[in-house]
Amino acid sequence: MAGIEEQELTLLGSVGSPFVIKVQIALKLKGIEYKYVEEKLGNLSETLLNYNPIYRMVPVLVHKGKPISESRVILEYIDETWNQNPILPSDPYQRALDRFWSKFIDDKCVIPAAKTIFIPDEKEREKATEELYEALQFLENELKDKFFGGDEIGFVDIAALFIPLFQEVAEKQLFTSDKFPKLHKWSQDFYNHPVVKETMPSKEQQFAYFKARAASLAAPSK
Ligand SMILES: N[C@@H](CCC(=O)N[C@@H](CS)C(=O)NCC(=O)O)C(=O)O
Repeated sequence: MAGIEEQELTLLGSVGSPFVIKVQIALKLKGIEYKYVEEKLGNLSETLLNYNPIYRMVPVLVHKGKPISESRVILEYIDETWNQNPILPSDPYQRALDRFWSKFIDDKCVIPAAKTIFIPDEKEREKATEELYEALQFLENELKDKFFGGDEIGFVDIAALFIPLFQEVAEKQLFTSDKFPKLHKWSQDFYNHPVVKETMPSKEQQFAYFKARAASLAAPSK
């Protein structure tokens, strides 16, 4: 722990975790150097548990010895601390909208998308697919430019990385070009962005991560 406290900036993460990738993309977009510490899911280190005793999850960002957890909160902290290449818009109303859509993606897209892949029960999977399509239609309507953030990747784009990630892992089309043409094009532009390309784990790493998570995602309580 002393080691991390002495560091300027450390990210505790786990390879393949989309929440961790979000933070890595934000740091890279801003060109910020940091030390990365790998955590083992299901067997988190004492250090991680000390830094995030409430949620007991990665990612945790430790800046000058001070821990910050929850990926959306971390992203806002990064944007407020390092001004270059802003992730959130400067206008308060636009910032509020970005926060709204980012939360919408977490609440209404990520969970049903995971269920469409991992839930063994076919009826439940169909229900989740319907929920997901309804939510994706809202996002499709919201996408006005190349990215949600305009010409550049922003807060909502980073939140939405779950969609192409799940699609890739499932090796099936969750959103096809005829059903969601704008989102389809967005996912290609997003994946081809140099920072995203550089940050995304390999397909094998993503498979390994999702395989390990599949059991808990398929649990009836989720
Ligand atoms: N709401 C959290 C979710 C983070 C999360 O779900 N982290 C998972 C890995 S993807 C985790 O650390 N799980 C603990 C474990 O499996 O031991 C965030 O946005 O940061």
